[in-house]
Amino acid sequence: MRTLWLGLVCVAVMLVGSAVRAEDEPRQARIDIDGTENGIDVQEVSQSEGGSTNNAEWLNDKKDQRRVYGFEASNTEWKKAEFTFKTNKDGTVRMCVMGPWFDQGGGKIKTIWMLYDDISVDGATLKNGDFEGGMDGWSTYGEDNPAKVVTEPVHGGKNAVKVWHNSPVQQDITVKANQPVKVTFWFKAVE
Ligand SMILES: [Ca+2]
Repeated sequence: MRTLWLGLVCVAVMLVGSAVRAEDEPRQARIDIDGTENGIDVQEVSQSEGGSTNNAEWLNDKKDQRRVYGFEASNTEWKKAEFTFKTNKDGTVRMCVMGPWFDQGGGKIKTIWMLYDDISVDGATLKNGDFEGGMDGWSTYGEDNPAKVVTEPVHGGKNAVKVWHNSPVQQDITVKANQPVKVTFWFKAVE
């Protein structure tokens, strides 16, 4: 009898443990604006409700040259978000459209896919933000599970893009010092 109780307690602990892990797993759209290549500071102006932003603490003395934006995603519907940033210098910054960082243990980043479509920019020029031109204008990296253009689901037209933390899509955009740049986009988590 005692063994049975111990067994039940163990199962209960395991169930609670896995539920907590699933909740901790982020389902966040993430777009970074990275000015490190040209030593450009990226400054916060505003973001739509529910959004969060931080500088890139892991870059230490360059932390103000990269800004991270996060927005909670749904896996059943497309959501729209926007944020505005400015820079301290003229030049190019890199927009990195990616998925959330989640260390599943031993430094291995979990593949959490995120879909994006209809990305537009006011105050700078972005090419092929609707992905109707495939990957034209965008670059990517990452050999395992690479980012790709998908035809289902999409928000508009025939294509969207599917990315995760270790395989984002990126594009350099040209900015002017102190000029606000507004980024608007649609996003959805993958089940
Ligand atoms: Ca599209």
